[in-house]
Amino acid sequence: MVGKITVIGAGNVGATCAQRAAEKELADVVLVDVVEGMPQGKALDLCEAAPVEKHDARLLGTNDYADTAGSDVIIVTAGIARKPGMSRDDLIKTNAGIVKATVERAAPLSPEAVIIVVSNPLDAMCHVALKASGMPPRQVIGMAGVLDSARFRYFIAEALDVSVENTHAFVLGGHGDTMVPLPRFSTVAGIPITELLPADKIAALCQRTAQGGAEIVSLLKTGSAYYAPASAAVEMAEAILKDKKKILPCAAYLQGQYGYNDLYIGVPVKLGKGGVLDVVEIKLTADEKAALDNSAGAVQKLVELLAELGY
Ligand code: A3D
Repeated sequence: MVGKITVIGAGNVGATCAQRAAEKELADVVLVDVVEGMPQGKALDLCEAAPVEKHDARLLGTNDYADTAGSDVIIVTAGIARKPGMSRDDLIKTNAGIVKATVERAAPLSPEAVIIVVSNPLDAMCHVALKASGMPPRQVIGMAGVLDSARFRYFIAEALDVSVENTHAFVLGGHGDTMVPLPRFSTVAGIPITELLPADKIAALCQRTAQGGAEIVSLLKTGSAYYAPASAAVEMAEAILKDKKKILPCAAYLQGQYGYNDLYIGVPVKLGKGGVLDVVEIKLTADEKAALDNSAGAVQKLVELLAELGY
């Protein structure tokens, strides 16, 4: 294949990212993990599925970062996932150390790569990855909005009994309970859902979206969601590898946009070769901006906690 994707962390999200990327023939895939044998085993298993799935992407499992050199995209999924009763923020101490260590090893070997952070708490881990990578902010982004919007889209499609393909949605803000689904910009075949569903129903869908991760955690009991998160990360990787200039909600480092400075938060981004080509600024109502401010405040608190922890 032309192109190379490294996935750091060969657990549930990482292995599923590798599978989806290979099956779409997006690039060759290198799967790295700290556990010996496990990424090798999963990569070999995926290679053995290739003749049946009809793809020619090569997959390599490894514990050696040298194998990741020259990657175009690095997806960081290393870390622990939450269990019932835990918030994403409870993961910060453990995952900050893991994200820092892995990015410090991978980034110098792939200076042109775009890093897509998946490890939680997402927005805070983007800050850690940015610092650890030494890369410009446009090359370090976080996956959250595509997933949160996909969840919102699924719930809209289910509520209206229409194809998911007809739906479009935007969820902005930090990836936590304060995320901001935007019904005004969420549509079915171009029609805002505010014209199709009563306000109380929309409020319920927004609430379910914000709690979407917790809903899956409470059902799985042993970990968190991974099929949809992997789909979302791979959609971002595809936009970058193919230079699609696709507008997707991503955690991006804001420097003045939406009134925030030096803060990662979910906003619509034009994604293509090299990462963030542009941050798309949409005019928000006073209520929407207040909700985004609240979400940005929650991210800012975690950034301050990171500083206290020495990151
Ligand atoms: P899991 O299946 O436990 O996989 C994590 C993997 O990371 C394991 O295989 C570990 O061995 C590996 N790992 C740990 N430390 C290191 C290290 N130092 N170097 C390399 N690999 C290491 O978890 P998961 O795949 O379900 O979730 C991974 C992360 O993604 C967690 O932090 C989740 O909270 C997060 N996540 C985020 C979203 C978002 O929407 C942002 C969604 C789903 C999961």
